[in-house]
Amino acid sequence: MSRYEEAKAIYAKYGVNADDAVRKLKDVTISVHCWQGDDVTGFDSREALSGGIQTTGNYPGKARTPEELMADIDKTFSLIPGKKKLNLHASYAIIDGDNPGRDRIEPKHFEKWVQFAKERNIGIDFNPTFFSHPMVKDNLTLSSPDESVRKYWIEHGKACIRISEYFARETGYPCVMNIWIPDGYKDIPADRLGPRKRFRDSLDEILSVDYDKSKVYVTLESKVFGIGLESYTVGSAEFCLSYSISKGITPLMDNGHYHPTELVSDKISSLLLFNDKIALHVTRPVRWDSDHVILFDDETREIAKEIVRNDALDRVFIATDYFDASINRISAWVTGVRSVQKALLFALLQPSDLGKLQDGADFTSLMVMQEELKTAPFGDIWQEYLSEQNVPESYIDEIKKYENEVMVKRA
Ligand code: RNT
Ligand code: ZN
Repeated sequence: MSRYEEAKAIYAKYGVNADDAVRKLKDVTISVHCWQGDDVTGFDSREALSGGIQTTGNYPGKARTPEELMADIDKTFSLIPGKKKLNLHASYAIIDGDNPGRDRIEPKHFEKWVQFAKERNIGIDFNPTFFSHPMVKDNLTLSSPDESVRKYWIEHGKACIRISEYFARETGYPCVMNIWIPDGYKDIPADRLGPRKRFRDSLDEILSVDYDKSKVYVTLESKVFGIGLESYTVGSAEFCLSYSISKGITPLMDNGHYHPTELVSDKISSLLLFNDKIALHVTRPVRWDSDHVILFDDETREIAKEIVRNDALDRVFIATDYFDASINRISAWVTGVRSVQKALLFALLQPSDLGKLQDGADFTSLMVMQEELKTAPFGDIWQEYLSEQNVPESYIDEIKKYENEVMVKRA
């Protein structure tokens, strides 16, 4: 008997069908963020990273051009099993000639990305970029009291909806367009309401664009604080959730965007009760929103468990969002995305009726079962999935080779 067959027999004793688990995992799409490859730099401006987010480290090999980033994405995708989507930021526009400004970007500035996606038969998700730009004034964009600033960013948001529709139309896959603004104050504000009113009005204007809601899903991402923006964040959890629900758009939770003892895994069920779809940015916050590479850790597994056990794989848009420049960037990508997939497989391999033990108040058995399952032969099932997908289990040699042959020469 193969290791897979043996492992399958062990899971069968728990009433779990491993073949089914593997089959379900194959259908799950992970939206892979493009910005791990170049430390969130992008191609459309020369500005330093702003918005209260930070990439640390200077490992060699950062992608400097669209061609380099595309090559790195190809390498990355070749080492990740399953279905992928590419998650782009507006700052990754490929502009030949005069820069029109973010308020005037058009589908044509993303033609090369569409071609890239079509050739690989993948969809594209999108994000307006409200940071790293001279029009961010006093750390404010859509909530700015300066009407010219606010208008500029409203136009950017509208332009991005049109580009998202173009992505959906061209690739044949719906496009998730996520709005996140960094707006906030370092110190105690005198007026907390004004900026939030302006943010609300700006969002209303952006969403007044007529777009096909079956092709473009607009999501809104909340946050608790950013570096240099510690005292007040305009797009707080309460703001974003209330806005999303009231306007029928999709709420997005980034698990680095809450107080350190709050867990997104515990929030998913509540949001699922009141929304058709929800969206996630999966990351790993270490003491703050540090955007470390996702690992196969407790909270990632718990997030996956909530999606799977609530039968919501088709209702949750799963995207990755982290940026580590202290290690090989392709390894960071592959390790993080695989960790999400591992967590999903782990969840798919749990008996679906554990809830009965909870309802029967048999917490003794529940604890024992949950602990037992942690050491069940999960690795053999993961291995089977990888070989079915023609992806090697170990990827370090492959990455080191690419690093030596391609990445170090970029110095
Ligand atoms: C920032 C948010 C946001 C960004 C990306 C680059 O804290 O998480 O999603 O990370 O848009
Ligand atoms: Zn995020």
